[in-house]
Amino acid sequence: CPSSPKPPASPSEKCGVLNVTKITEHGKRVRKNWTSSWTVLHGSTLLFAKGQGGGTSWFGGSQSKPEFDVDLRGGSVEWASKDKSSKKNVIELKTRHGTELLIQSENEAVASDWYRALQDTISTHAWE
Ligand code: I3S
Repeated sequence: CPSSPKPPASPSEKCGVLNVTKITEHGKRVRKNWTSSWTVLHGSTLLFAKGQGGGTSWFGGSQSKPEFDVDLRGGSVEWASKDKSSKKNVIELKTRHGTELLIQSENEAVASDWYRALQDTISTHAWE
């Protein structure tokens, strides 16, 4: 992610620290495990690195190894209902392969920006 203070021109390039947990993997429910994760939206891929990166390289400096990534093409995004989590500003992301993630920020504006970016990405890459 660029370290410039300017907002990125494209919704497909975005990064920041978010709380994330998987809730379903390949259609099977898994135990929640909220972790703070350096998150990068790059093209149609969303990548997560464990721990707070915050470095200057495109993917969080020294801790630059992605913990996991998801392909957003064919996925969907919505605000999670209250029964999914007691936290506020929770985004529910479903991939076409049956993985479901919850993505959360305490900051409503941050969460809304990610929501918009994810939606834009999904609709932009819908027909690839
Ligand atoms: O959906 P749940 O089971 O209420 O999710 C909570 C649990 O994952 C909990 O961990 P334990 O199962 O080890 O107690 C987490 O600490 C909570 O954060 C989860 O709930 P929220 O509402 O924060 O997503």
